[in-house]
Amino acid sequence: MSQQNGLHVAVVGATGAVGQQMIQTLINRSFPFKKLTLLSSARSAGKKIMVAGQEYTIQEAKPESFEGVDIALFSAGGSVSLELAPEAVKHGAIVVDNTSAFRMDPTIPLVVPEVNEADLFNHNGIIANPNCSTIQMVVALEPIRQKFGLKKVLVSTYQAVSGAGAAAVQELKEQTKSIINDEKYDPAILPVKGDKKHYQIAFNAIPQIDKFQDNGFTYEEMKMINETKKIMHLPELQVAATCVRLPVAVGHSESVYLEIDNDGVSASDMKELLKDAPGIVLQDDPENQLYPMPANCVGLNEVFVGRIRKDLDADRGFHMWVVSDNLLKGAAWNSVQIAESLIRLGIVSTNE
Ligand code: NAP
Ligand code: 3JM
Repeated sequence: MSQQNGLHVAVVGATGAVGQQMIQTLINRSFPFKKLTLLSSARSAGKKIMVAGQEYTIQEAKPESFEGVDIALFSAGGSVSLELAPEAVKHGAIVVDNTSAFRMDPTIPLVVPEVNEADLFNHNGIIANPNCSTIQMVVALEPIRQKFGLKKVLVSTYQAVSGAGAAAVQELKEQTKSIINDEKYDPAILPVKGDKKHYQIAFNAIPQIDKFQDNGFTYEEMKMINETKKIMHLPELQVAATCVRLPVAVGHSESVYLEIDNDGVSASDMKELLKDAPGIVLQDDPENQLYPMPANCVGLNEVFVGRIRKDLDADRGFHMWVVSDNLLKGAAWNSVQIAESLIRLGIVSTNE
């Protein structure tokens, strides 16, 4: 909560699906801030919101908004980050950026604290927060890489609409009501607001997240592929992804097939390893029908892993099911966790 010795924190995109969770996470974690600046576009400027019993006025994000800011958490889209993150750095802030704008820049660390926290020491002002689907997968893969080595990953995702912003959640809710009531509806947001066509998401599954690239993969799929290699420092890792949007409000699920370097590892070895791994909750008890589901993960920071099985043909192949709250570990919590790491590692000081 607000205090004398502490940091001036700015949240850019404070009215959005991710920004709202960032504010809540700062409060829940008792993050040591002495001042909180909440920024959005001109559309929401002047709007008042309550944070921990105190009223804050949303301001329009401008280059001069970052005067005196120590840490700026950005989640207002790539173009806003490209324009304003360098301005925040010029004003002396460290930026944790939630967009894809800087993630693959080799001079910018792309960090999931459970995996590559030490990369934070190499920052030049901007730290990139990976894509939501990448984050939950690498948390589950890293302990496996450390103990058994990792050669190949094939992932299919089952992603919640909140990953596409607050307006997409609204679209799912309204469309669901319309369909139930036999009323006309007009999809306008999903699969991608800026693409040519829009499709029904209620009672449907859409195999497109973000725009298609020339190689036939979508940008979301390429984010998962490229970011995984960078975060895990495994440029040679074989990775492929298929990303699918489902009519789920919050919580991404992933079916992951992986191949390790070691022979003779069993499913129980794998469960034993993941049971105590950082940031993971193992929910794997088929006899009692225990496995992770998005509805049970909402509001929780951990990555939930279950359905661990050894492949029936490949001795080094394993299958698992990985679920997490995409707005928390996938975005807001990972960003605040990075900010906490910056303090704990002495990269940022909370003293005057
Ligand atoms: P959202 O619900 O649509 O919210 C967008 C936010 O950005 C709102 O606060 C909006 O303010 C603000 N904004 C829009 N244009 C702006 C501008 N020109 N200047 C300043 N603020 C502006 O979207 P969201 O789901 O929160 O996602 C926001 C961004 O975070 C995404 O575009 C994406 O880049 C990133 N994201 C990352 C992850 C991840 O996996 N790490 C997950 C989801 C999203 P107004 O209220 O004024 O419109
Ligand atoms: C999640 O407007 C934009 O540039 C945002 C598109 C977007 C992204 C992105 O590419 O930054 C929407 C939802 C993400 C993300 O985390 O990669």
